[in-house]
Amino acid sequence: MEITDPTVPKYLQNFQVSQECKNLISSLPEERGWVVPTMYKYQGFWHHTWQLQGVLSFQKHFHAQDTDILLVTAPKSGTTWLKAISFAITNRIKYPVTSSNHPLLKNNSHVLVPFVEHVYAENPNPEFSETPPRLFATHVPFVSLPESVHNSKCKIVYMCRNPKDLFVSAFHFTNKLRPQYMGKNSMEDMFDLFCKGVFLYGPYWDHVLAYWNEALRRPKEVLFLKYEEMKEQPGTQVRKVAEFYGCPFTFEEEKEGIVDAILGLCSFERLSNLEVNKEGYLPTGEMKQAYFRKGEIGDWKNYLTAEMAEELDMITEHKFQGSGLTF
Ligand code: PAP
Repeated sequence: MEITDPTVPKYLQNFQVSQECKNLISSLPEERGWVVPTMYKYQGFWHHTWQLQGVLSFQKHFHAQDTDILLVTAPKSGTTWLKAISFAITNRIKYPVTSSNHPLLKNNSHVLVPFVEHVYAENPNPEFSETPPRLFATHVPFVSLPESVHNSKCKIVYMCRNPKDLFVSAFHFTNKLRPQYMGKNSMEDMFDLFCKGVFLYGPYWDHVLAYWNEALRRPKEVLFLKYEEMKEQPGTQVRKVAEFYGCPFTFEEEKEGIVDAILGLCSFERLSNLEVNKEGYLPTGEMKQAYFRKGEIGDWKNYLTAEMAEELDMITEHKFQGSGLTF
């Protein structure tokens, strides 16, 4: 369907669903959605219809190249930030980070690095730039990545975030996206769903663990980052990312303070105060301002009861037991 109202997210509109997607949906388990009324479980993870259509098309049509970079996150893990940092690092020759015309000052990072499954939900044959490295982003769980990604040497950067802050962030974000007529979700209801694993592209724990294990197995191709570490040691993490992309900072760049320049350009304070991020909607219909809330570690303390925090901690401990992954 033609999108006429940019303020209504695409996944809430009556868009055309492929016959393949319709057939599949009729056979999938259903649960209550966070923004849309219903989500479906496909390959062990929860998706709403528009998302699922994108995942199927991404799986079917995407051809990964060894030089590609794929940024992967579970929703609300710091995607907006990782996209900005990665764009700034990989495009720094073409777009010097101190330039007053830098694309990140004029565009939201979700426009510069769109979610590849959203691109495929719209168009099964999108045209991507052929200049390497091609930078893509996705929330798709490891098991559902296209075969060509599994078979290529393309680089995957996964950023995870502690589940308590992630849940609180997701709760606020999804309530902002719900149109007034749908009413707001209660924190208790969404907490129960989250703990049951019913979350966009969730279960959260399975999403994280699959990429964690892959990073252990193939450290040259999969880099595992934590939002909290990026906040606490941003310089170290940004240098690690540049090195992983195969474009470490030169001595001259270091001398000129490129790391601080990238961190300044991509900081919450800088990006959230830009007109381009305060006003308007993404092409997919989400209000841009919803991607910038607090950008802090530990905000969960302001929202979760001691019992809720304990329950999430227990689930996390149980799920990650023996994996070596801790928060
Ligand atoms: P997505 O996965 O839906 O694309 P994502 O960017 O992961 O969204 O989630 C937004 C979170 O990242 C928000 O967290 P909060 O709700 O706890 O505040 C947002 O504030 C935070 N965020 C956005 N930009 C930055 C940034 N530049 N630095 C640090 N945190 C950021």
